[in-house]
Amino acid sequence: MAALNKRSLTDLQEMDKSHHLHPFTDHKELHAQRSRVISRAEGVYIFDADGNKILDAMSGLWCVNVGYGQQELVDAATAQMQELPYYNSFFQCSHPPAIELAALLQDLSPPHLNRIFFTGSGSESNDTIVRMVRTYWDLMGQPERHTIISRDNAYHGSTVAAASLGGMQSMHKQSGLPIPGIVHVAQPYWYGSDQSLSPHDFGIAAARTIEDKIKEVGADKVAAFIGEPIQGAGGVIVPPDSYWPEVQRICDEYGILLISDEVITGFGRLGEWFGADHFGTRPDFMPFAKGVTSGYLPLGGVFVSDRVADVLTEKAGEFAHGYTYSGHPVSCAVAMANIKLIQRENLVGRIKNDIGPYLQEKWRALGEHSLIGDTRMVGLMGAFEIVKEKSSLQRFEEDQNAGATLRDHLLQDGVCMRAVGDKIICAPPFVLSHSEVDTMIEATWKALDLTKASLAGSQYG
Ligand code: PXG
Repeated sequence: MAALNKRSLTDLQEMDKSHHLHPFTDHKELHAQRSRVISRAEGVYIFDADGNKILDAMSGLWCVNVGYGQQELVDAATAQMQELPYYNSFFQCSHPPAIELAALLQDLSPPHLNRIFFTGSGSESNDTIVRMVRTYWDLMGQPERHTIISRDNAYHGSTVAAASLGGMQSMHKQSGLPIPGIVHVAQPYWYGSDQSLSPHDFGIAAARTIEDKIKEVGADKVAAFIGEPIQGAGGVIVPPDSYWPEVQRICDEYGILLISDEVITGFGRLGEWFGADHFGTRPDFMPFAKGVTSGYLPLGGVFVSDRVADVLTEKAGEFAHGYTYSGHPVSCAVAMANIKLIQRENLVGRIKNDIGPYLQEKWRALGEHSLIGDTRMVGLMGAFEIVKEKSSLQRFEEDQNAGATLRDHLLQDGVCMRAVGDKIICAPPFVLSHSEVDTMIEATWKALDLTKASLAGSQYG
């Protein structure tokens, strides 16, 4: 580590360019600009190798929920590495961290979710679910029930099955996805619709596209529906209140399994432990990852309902599936320390009653800016839409890169958010203080003004 830290930034960037292939990156673009090297972090701040201090309003990649530098997570990892750095949970083996974490997790989850299968990531969790769902219906004597319904613009991961579940066209185009038996319906994105329906009616109509698809595929062929309670990577798409109750009604009516992908919304982000608690759904599966360890170590998993787990455990014989790092002891120990910290500091309640409402009010007020067409935020997960003209909600031309321009202005002012097209999204750490919210919002107002000026320049000048 010492040797690496001694290298100059230019050396690091040169090595990065020569040897490191990055996820979701256009390498020609990266090599033209050089990578941004983040070298340390503390609280809600990251520091780049140029010494810039940046407020991380994305919690890394939606995961560092307790903020950086939490010593008790480091201590938990160190102690576990000394005690038992690795053992597997295959072939009748187990170890205390996986056992204790599974018990702790089922305490937090809705009452009918009492079994947990561990993985190393959200993608692996969703691949696991595809296999469990199909195995469940095979064991129930309905092997033709293999189709899973998902949604356009969903993100469920990057492995072959998870990317197929996702609804990102750009991912499907590369390598011939989706795999057979996965179909997609509309996302509940009222702002992105023609807005001719009220949000309530639009929510019902969006849910009913699932019912239409069930009828099209054949009710006896549909195994499950998967959705993120709030679509994250797709641009923080908050469904109208009418949406999830109608989805639940449809799943119940046709007897299909409901999968609530909690990889981002799990562990408190919305001011409840899970998105299913916030929206009142009763999922059969909840995949999770990210926030379970606050990203300090990789860990994922799947909550499995009693309805499914009873069949899998009693009828399946061996379920031939698992990962070397399923329930890695060090990751599990860190997850326990992370959850205990969240509980002790009442961070979920803080999002619901304190820092959530405080940020939400200021976020909503940004809507007064002439460049903003919509703002939305639940808990600490929010977005706004950039528009060229507020009255008609007309967007900027794609090649004006309004979202990226605003994101870059924000970054220059020391705040990191993400641009998804012309949406700006944020998901700050749960430990964000009131004054850090003020810093974030002040920088956003300033970036909006600068963006307006620079886009006016690019448009007319
Ligand atoms: N489900 C959801 C809802 C996610 O957001 C995954 C599954 C996959 O998790 P893993 O651990 O395999 O990455 C995710 C991941 C983005 C972005 O651009 C979002 C994710 C990952 C990378 C980038 O917002 N979410």
